[in-house]
Amino acid sequence: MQALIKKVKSGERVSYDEALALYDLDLFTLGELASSIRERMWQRKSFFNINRHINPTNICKDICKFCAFSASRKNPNPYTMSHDEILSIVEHSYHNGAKEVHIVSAHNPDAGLEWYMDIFSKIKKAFPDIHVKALTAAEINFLATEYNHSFDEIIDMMIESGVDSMPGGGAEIFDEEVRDKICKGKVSSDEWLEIHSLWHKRGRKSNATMLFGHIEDRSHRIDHMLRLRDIQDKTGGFNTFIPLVYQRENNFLNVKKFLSSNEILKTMAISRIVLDNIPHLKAYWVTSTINLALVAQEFGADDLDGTIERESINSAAGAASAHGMELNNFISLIKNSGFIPVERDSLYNELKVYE
Ligand code: V47
Repeated sequence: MQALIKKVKSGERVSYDEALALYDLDLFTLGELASSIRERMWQRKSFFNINRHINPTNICKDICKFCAFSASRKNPNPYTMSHDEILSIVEHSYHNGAKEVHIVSAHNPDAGLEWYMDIFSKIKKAFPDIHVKALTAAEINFLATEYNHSFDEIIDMMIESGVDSMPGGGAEIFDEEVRDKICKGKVSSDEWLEIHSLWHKRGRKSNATMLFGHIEDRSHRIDHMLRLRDIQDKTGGFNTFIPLVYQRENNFLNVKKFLSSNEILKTMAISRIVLDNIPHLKAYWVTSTINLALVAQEFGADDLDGTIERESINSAAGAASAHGMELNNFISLIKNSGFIPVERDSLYNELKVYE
């Protein structure tokens, strides 16, 4: 173990076996290792943005067992927003200071390709300086399959309609066996990675998530991180890695045991060590709770997402994000935990440092 610690301290890249062995270290040693990487990269800065999440439809042709958002037996409330409704949400958020809209929908076969794309062009026309982060690789795969287009063609349409960057959703866990058990039929791991690579080829940025704490084990998490690290070596297009802690309510995946905070923080710290080529690690307070997200700053995380305002996917499964976080409260929480809040734009340009 001493040799592995020395290797991490020297900044050398760890292998699959070494990454897995990191879980055997105690939490505080891991925290120290991850923190020194974080401090080397970002010192005591903690990034956030003022954003608004919008989930325009919950009607979905796919059935992911972990999902409590899509309209189903357990959530019989189908909805599809009109473009006017979406625009009035954006207008309200824009006037409250939002610089980004994060738009993720279910895979609705009745909405039509234009309904998906026109959302973005209408937002851009009305609010040209708002950053549109939209369409997960799972949505892109759905639109390509449903409307008989290549991934490249869908990406052309996204760029034409004003999408600026892609969110990291839909990655779940790349291991094919686990993936088959939790979201069979959805975008495959290879397709997810291919779509992000194609997006990066256009000079665009995206994020990458990992859903953990369900039926996967530690080896699946390391495999997931390494598949991302490989792509990132080739494209350099991922800005942020976002480990999403699985929420158990109102879905069809029967997971009895919730992850311990120890395991969540270890996974955060290990991802900071393994993903040496992805600049940011996001502690998404929505799924980790704000308390653990603040602690995660000491375990490698340098980004706390944003104020969000409202969110439907994770809150449907039990996360406390149906309402967002008040800006001043968010800033004081970061400050009081010993870090420097830095408001950023969607591409990590610093907008305001709250010393
Ligand atoms: O892809 C669904 C996940 C994701 C559950 O890119 C669940 O900046 C936990 O991708 N428990 C959507 N998670 C959210 C997402 C995201 C969030 C914040 C920032 C960014 C970004 C992306 O939520 C889905 C899925 O992996 N999810 N159900 C659940 N029960």
